[in-house]
Amino acid sequence: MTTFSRRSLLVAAAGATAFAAASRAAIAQQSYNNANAAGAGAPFVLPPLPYAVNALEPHIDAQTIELHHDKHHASYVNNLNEIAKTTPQIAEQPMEYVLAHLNHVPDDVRTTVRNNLGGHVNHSMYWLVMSGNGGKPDGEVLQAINRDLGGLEKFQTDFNAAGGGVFGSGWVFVTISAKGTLAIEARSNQDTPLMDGKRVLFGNDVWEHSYYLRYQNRRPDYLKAWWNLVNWQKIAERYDAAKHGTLTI
Ligand code: MN3
Repeated sequence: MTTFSRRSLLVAAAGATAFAAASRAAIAQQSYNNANAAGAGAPFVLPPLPYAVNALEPHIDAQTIELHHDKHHASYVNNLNEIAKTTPQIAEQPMEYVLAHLNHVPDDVRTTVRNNLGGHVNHSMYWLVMSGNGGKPDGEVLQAINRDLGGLEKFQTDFNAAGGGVFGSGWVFVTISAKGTLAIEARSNQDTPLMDGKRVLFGNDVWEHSYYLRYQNRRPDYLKAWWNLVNWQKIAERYDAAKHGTLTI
């Protein structure tokens, strides 16, 4: 690279910093279904875990994370790539768009797309919003929790109750409006608020495969322990992206 072109790039990069900060999360998320477009040809990609499989010990054990990511999440991605061979349009729009417009998906694959694309976006979010380092919410996110969800303690109690109340398999989410307003929503199976055109700030997987090896039938214990893993820094980034209209999945 010449000095001139390097300098041009630096100038361009400086000018684009604000844009880049706002759109980094969106770009990273888009890469989930575009990253290997030039590679093996399969349009849907299993995102790598952002940490080692044992990073969430002792709250979630390494074997659970390995099976959950490498088998369960991978199967949703593999199923989507199978469907995309005959129904390529499911990979031609952003994932959140397809989920919000399932009526555009052909009848014979609609339920399969709903389950597997829901599973793919839900799990892609789930890995990102956890960390072995824990922490506490602060700044705008804490203000929103206090304003919309009755404070951190009440919010965590209500979230755990909503997750504990899911009959069978499902998820508990915090949704975020364009104005930054938060709400708790539970969903069955792999359904997601994205299907209603909403945005998900974060959520927890309450399928038994998320916790059964360590917690057996004690879902409330898993829900309670999970707060030790919540990556509030990532959630602050997602909150900011939602307010800028760049949060995707
Ligand atoms: Mn799961």
